[in-house]
Amino acid sequence: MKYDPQAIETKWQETWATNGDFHTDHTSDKPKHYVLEMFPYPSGNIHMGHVRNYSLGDVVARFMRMKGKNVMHPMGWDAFGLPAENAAIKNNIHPAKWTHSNIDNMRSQLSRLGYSFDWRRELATCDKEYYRWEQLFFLKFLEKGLLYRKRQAQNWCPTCNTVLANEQVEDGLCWRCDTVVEQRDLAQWFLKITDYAEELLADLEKLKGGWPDRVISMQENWIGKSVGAEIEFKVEDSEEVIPVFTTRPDTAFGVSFMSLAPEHPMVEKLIEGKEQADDVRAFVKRITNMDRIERTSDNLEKEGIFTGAYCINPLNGTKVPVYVANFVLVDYGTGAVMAVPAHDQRDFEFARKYDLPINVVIQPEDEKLDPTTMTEAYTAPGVMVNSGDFSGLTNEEGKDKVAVWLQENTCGKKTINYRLRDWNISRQRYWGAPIPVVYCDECGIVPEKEENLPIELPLNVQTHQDGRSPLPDTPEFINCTCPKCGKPARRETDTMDTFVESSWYFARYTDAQNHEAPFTPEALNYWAPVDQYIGGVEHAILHLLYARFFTKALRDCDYLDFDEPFSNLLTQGMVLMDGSKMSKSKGNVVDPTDMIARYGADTVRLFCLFAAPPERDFEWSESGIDGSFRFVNRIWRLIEELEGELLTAAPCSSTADDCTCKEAKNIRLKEHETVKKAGDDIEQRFQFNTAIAAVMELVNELYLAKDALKGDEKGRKVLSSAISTVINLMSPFTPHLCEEIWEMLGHTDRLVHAQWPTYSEEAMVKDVLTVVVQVNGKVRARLEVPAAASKDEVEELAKNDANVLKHIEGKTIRKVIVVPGKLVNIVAN
Ligand code: ANZ
Ligand code: ZN
Repeated sequence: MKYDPQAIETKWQETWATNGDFHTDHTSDKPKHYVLEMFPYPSGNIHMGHVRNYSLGDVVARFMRMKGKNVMHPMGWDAFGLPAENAAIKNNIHPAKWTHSNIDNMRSQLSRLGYSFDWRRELATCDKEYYRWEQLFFLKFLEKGLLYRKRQAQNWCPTCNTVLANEQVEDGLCWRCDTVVEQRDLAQWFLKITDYAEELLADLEKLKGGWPDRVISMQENWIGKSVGAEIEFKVEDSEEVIPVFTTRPDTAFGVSFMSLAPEHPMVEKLIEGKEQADDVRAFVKRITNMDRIERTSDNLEKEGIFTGAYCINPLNGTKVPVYVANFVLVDYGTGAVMAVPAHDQRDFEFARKYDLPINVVIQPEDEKLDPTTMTEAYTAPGVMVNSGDFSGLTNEEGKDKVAVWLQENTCGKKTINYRLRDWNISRQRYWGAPIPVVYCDECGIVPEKEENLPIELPLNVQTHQDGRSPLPDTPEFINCTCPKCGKPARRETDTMDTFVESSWYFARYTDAQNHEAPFTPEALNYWAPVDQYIGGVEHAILHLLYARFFTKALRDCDYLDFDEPFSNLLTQGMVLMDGSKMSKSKGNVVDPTDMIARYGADTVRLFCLFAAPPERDFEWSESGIDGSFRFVNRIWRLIEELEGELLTAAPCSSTADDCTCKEAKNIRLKEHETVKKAGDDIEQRFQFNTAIAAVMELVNELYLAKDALKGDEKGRKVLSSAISTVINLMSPFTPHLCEEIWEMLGHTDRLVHAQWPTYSEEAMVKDVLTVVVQVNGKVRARLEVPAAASKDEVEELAKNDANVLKHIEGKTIRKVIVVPGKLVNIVAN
């Protein structure tokens, strides 16, 4: 019978589904294991990156099930977001319709791959049954003071009439229409993630070992903790004070000017009535229209303008000019910088450009810095000089001493700053979860009542060609009554950032059909945290940080009782084509559906798993998928050829007594070694490719030994046991093929309920070992010696080998070293 993947695969997919083989709940007394892959955006079709992601997760899920765990493996859809709106505009189809038909299509594509999902837990974030809980969290966070509204400059496209995320601004232009992006002040809702900066940083400690180091350090950098001091500079001839944030209080005697962010509120006061005023205003306008990415780039040409004002350095009383500079950010530290050109590179470049003084206050041990000849700032450690009473201290000592002095003299204090910003969750978008607040002329901003949730996103709207949200001109949506005073009010028309949905979906899966609550604590606290999370490294910062924050915020609102959502993280590499990422725009896409039609799902899965270790990128190749197909067929043929000869045997069921010949002994040894290797590779290292390679070797051995073994009852037992092991070991990778063969072998219980085979040490004891014999450092023989032989016996055998004899003939043996099981080294002259 020819291997027919289409027939076999659909048969087993149906069988597993009808029997609910992957359904699990939280009342089991087995230990739980929660396996989760990052859920897909329903863009239309699944691509190879998805196949790789979900195949990796499915191996973990199936393996853990075989290891006796109660495994939850859910799937759902990250279904709100911009592409649906764009497609709606382009194809004149409603975003809801577009999204749901994509979901239907992708669900059937995923089903065709045979993943062991518990589909009863499926969710789509655009369903009101999902986002209503998010609206509830919004109200809880508001109550708890974790949410606030603030005006802030945003990237704004005047043509599309909408805010753009930083990622949607390309070289200062709108990604969609190439209009120059402006900065516009808008009132937005912010989640106070900065309240959790310290905990988010500290808890990374708990994730070490379970998360890739690279991701941990990316999160650390994103949170960006800086320890330093705030120093207050008095403005000359004024009552005003400008505090600066510095990580280098030890350099304070070297300040030669001050730089303010263009948006700094003091700028207007400083230039008032001064001749520079108009020029400064023009400069500020130009710089504030640049986007943040450009402003923070290292290549930014440093520019600034003198305000005409001066301030006083509290440490030495010197008077320094105040500049406005393009590289100073308003929302970091205090938005003002004490500039020390001798020891800070940006200040150095700025000072050279505008001919400002460079004062050396830190001297290195081995050279003497000369400000007139320096070509760059000196930023390494050294000894404080020209620093009053602090001179002579090392700069590390100085950092603390200066900070203490500031505190004692009430002109500064030690402080900590984080690079992390509060999370702006407002989007001027239609296809998102409505924000549950209303604006009332009497009462101001009023949260919706819980019993009014969900605030449904109206589906009966006309989307605008230019991408503007239709919500502000949908009267049925905006006109509402104030929950507080009952008078007419207006509904918030911004929707939530889609990252809000993906921040808690892992929790909803634990109780996805609950209509009374987002989840029950019993279900969530049983399943959570996720034991193994798998996804692309492109989410290393935002999604993972937001989900970590959300977990802590929900914990503090008494919704759950753990601190971190994902105990272990595996970041998978990309699937490449001709060395670059597969993408529609490059036209280098391999469609999984085509591949499944040609080779079957098992082969496609196998190739994605065998091509490389999970974390590494790999190239899609015809020869690669052909190779996987050949291996699948090789297993199939082995069974076919032995039809009628095989017994219905459990894996690792043959005994030492069954091994009456060399071949049998060898097969049994190899069988047990393979169980050990494959299990270790999967469990400890996610080395699925080497686990598969080990099974391939066993299959090769079986081909070589089968004729010798199939002749008698004991031999057949050995053969059947080993084949049964192959089928079990391969079942997480090629589940349909294995399930079919399992049935052909006469098993009545489905393979999805089988246990992972267990090896025995006894079977792995070798009775002959290969020993290399060297004479004066050169290999002269390889001997098969009984494993039980003593050192002396091995030495005798070595000395009597014909070739060795030839090389020691007529010489005196000076020394013999025996490394048991490996080597005999003879020194003779
Ligand atoms: C004086 C100084 C001397 C500095 C020196 C550095 C070296 P991190 O480590 O990133 O926290 N700074 C402070 N606020 C800023 C802002 N809003 N925009 C741009 N730069 C700002 O960097 C802290 C340092 O960055 C601060 O320490 C300040 O320059 C600058 F030899 O103060 B420093
Ligand atoms: Zn009101």
